Amino acid sequence: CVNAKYTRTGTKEQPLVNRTVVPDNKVRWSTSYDYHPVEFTSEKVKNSTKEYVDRDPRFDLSVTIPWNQDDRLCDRRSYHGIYKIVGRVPQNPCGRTGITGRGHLGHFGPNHAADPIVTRWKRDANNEIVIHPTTRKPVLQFVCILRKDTREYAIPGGMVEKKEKVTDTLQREFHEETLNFPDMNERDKQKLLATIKDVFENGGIRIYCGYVDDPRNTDNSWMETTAYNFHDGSNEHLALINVHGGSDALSAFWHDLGSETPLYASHAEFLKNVADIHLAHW
Ligand code: RP5
Ligand code: MG
Ligand code: MG
Repeated sequence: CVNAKYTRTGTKEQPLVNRTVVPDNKVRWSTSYDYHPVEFTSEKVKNSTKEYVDRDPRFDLSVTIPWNQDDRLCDRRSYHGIYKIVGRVPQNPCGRTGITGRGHLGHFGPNHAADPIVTRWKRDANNEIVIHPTTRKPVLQFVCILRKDTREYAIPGGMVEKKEKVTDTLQREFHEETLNFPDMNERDKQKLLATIKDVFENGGIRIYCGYVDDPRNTDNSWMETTAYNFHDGSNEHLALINVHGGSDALSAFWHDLGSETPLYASHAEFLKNVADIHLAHW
């Protein structure tokens, strides 16, 4: 687990809430600390009538939630093993965040996401792979988005929807956030979708699964993700696609992979793993 380090929560649309500041050496629950976190659950989450959004068992004692289980509607298991229930709700396994409640998240406990990392080699006009002048290693490019909410560069990931399989989330989110071509003719659209489906279902390396240091995390709700890398090393399929932002993404583009680019949440960590696997520049 990484340290739960975020100090603010919010999105462009919803007001920021100032978290209670937690010094780095007081993040672990095992460290004693005179701790008074703020309570925050957004109005949208509180007033939601969706079956998939939890009701709050702290305020309604009739609510029972099958913690640490897959209740079919929602997989409440954490990649970090069994989490503790304290005061009728889960406790963030990575420590104190300065906020109790759910913030902007729909579930208490883990909220699962999936992150597709689509890569190709950067090539010059002669189709030769570009070597980085400093590290002397080949440069990768990945499909990057600019998030609408925080205006940060990110992997085009998204939440696993109810009863959805992670493999389907990876395809759906990539499609929604990076392949927004309303004017594309039906034949080209079908061809593009078939390419994505074929590669996403038959290739891919699992890069990471676990906690994400997401700005929405609270003491009782947190993000966990599964990140997969789909690499087109020989410019045959994914490397040839054009991308265009949609849904949560203001824009989508191929971007050089390297430690120079700051990224949303823990996404830089995932991309560093990808660079290591392909012996590429970071
Ligand atoms: C991050 O939030 C995950 O790594 C994933 O990229 C993303 C999912 O949330 P939305 O993009 O749907 O807001 O923690
Ligand atoms: Mg999305
Ligand atoms: Mg998203």
